[in-house]
Amino acid sequence: MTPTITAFEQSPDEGQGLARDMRVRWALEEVGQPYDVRLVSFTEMKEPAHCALHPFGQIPTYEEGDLALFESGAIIFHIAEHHAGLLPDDANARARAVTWMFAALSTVEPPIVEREQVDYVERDKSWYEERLPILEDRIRDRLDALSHRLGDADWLDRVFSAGDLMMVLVLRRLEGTGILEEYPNLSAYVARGEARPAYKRAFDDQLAVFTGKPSVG
Ligand code: GTB
Repeated sequence: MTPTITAFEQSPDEGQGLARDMRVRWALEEVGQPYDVRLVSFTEMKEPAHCALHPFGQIPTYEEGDLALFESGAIIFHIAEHHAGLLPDDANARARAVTWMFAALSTVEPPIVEREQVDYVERDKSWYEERLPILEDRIRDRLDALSHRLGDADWLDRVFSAGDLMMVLVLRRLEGTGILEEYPNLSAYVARGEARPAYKRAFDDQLAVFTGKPSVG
């Protein structure tokens, strides 16, 4: 059964892969599962029909038969559990890959999102200039540790997994801040993720929503 996901009809980044449907698109491309996309407007996202799928009125959602999911982490985990290609077969390696998914979402992403929010919400406040470096140092604390752990490896635990997919997209949210560039191994890690054919297909498909140009391949 072909799953349907939801994505933004309009996005601040106009399809540069920052909205979280990119995670789901990339996972589905990695496992070779075709999917349909239903675009939703900001108004539609808050209406009862969409809130029945997503209690917080957000994207992405995932529908497959009588299953409806929200939360990008849960969706990626579901896809990875039901298709080969995103989680190793070995039980311990699988558990470690899931651990990296959680690390991306609950340890690395929060300070990055907080820094992002300060730009949207607090830019004109008197404390902005003082608060920004504090938030950026919190991100550096996480990246110092992540960079140390990754070292010169290609992926977080030997082979590419859903943990890397999530971590790469979380790190991409630093674009434009200059922080990722302070960590050459993490920059190279993100570039390795972006170079995967499945990533490129997902990125092109998301971008096509905004350019109107169908993706190639
Ligand atoms: N924890 C949820 C998950 O992981 O799925 C978070 C979902 C979420 O934050 N969704 C956002 C949303 O629907 C879109 S991705 N927001 C609308 C709302 O809350 O009303 C966040 C996002 C969107 C666009 C950019 N961008 O363009 O740069 C960056 C991040």
